[in-house]
Amino acid sequence: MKNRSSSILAALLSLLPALPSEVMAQSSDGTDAFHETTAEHDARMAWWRDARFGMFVHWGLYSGLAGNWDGKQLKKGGGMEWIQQYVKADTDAYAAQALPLFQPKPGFAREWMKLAKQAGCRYVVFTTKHHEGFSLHDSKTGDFNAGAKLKRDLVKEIVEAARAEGLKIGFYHSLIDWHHDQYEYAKAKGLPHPLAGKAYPNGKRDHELYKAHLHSQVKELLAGYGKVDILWWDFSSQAFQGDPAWGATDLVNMVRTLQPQVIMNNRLYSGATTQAAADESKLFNTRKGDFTTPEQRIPATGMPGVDWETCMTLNGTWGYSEYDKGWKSDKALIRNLVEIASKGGNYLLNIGPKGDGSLCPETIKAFTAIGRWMKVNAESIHGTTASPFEAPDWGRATRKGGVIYLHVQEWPKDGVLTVPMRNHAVEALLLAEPATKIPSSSTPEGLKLKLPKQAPDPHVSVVKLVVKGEPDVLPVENAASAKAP
Ligand code: H79
Repeated sequence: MKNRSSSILAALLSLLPALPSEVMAQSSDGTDAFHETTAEHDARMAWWRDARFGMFVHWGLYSGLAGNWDGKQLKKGGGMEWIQQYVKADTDAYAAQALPLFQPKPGFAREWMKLAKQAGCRYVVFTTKHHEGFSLHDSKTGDFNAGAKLKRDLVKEIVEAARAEGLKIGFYHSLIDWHHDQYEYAKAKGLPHPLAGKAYPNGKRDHELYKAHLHSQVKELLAGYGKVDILWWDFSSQAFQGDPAWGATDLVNMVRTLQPQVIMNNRLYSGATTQAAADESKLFNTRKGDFTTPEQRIPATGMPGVDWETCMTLNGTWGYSEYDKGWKSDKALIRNLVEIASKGGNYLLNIGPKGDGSLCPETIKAFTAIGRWMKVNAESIHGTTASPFEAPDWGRATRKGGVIYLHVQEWPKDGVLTVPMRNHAVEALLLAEPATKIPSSSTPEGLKLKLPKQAPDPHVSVVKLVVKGEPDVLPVENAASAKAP
């Protein structure tokens, strides 16, 4: 009997498709890095889900070039952290121009972190290494890093400045590397490289040696700077990802061993980044990361059950350019933050400091404007979840249990705001004028609020609405795209 049942079992098992190892995230020593219960996962994600707003920092050798090559403007637009790729320079030609222009002034990071803090950011994610391959820490792995070239540990300086402001710390780390002499770019289909299509300058390459370099630097970063809250990988293609490209499973296991609470994005594997997919939430696989990262775009709807973060530039470039003047307005930035929170996502908003670490006036102005708004309205962002109803034409909403925050963008001309809910209001007030109570009445078309004549804020005015019971939501006619489950 025993024999028979075990052979039946073996026969059945042989019918199952083999699971790709990157899906299982079983490392070569057999441990499973993703082994945690839902409760453990939720506990690990809790601060990140509450945060809703973070600052991204792109800063590296490209920052000193500032959009110039051979001392001249390369182009007006974005992507200046990709300048080496645009001019197709090998790493020596690139470093020869860029290194002399990268001269961090003392204490440079304090200004970034103060700006983030006053804006209401809860965390900061900065480039420990971008695609150019230059690491900002004092690395013992190779000599293309701030320790070897500048006798500085810029990661340490940045981390200390962030901690001084009580911000959580995220390390962006590029998987792509345009410096390393064993990075087999001929295999890295779908990923950029300045020498793509050309023979390796050094003859043969062994990508396993690049992977060892990557793992070694990540180990230095995660072992040497205290608690790291986020690891933000960048990036993979369909053709080049996971274990073959980066040794992803072993990398993740090493990371989780060193930093058990760290939160990682899913770019060790390919996924929907700049382009939306038909149903992004279906693509999300928690075995490939904790959150997904729409880049330069806000998903059309929320993604119930999926943690996501939109990363975005203030103008069109991640790395500083003195020519990109396409700055988003204060209104657009504040409305983006609101839109994202109303869909249950996080907003990671980028700054591109100059080569000396200083910030341009437009960057300071933008984050200061957000700070002014957050000073009054932060409670409608931090710790909230997605809107209980589809977006009405007047604005957006978020929720914190029985409190609904109404983000009014189009102030009603007749002074009456219709909230698409059947609930009765316990209390309604403007966050900008909490002493003034707002009268309300329940009608078949929804809850009507009688607002004062003037909107208190030119961009988004927030009504705090306390309701009785679970939201009893009415369908919204001509709902805008924002939607919560
Ligand atoms: O680090 C930032 C980008 O450099 C990087 N990810 C963010 C966080 C990124 N790598 N690839 N992509 C983004 C997708 C490709 C975007 C492109 Fe472009 C648009 C390639 C060319 C136009 C962005 C803008 C990169 C260069 C110019």
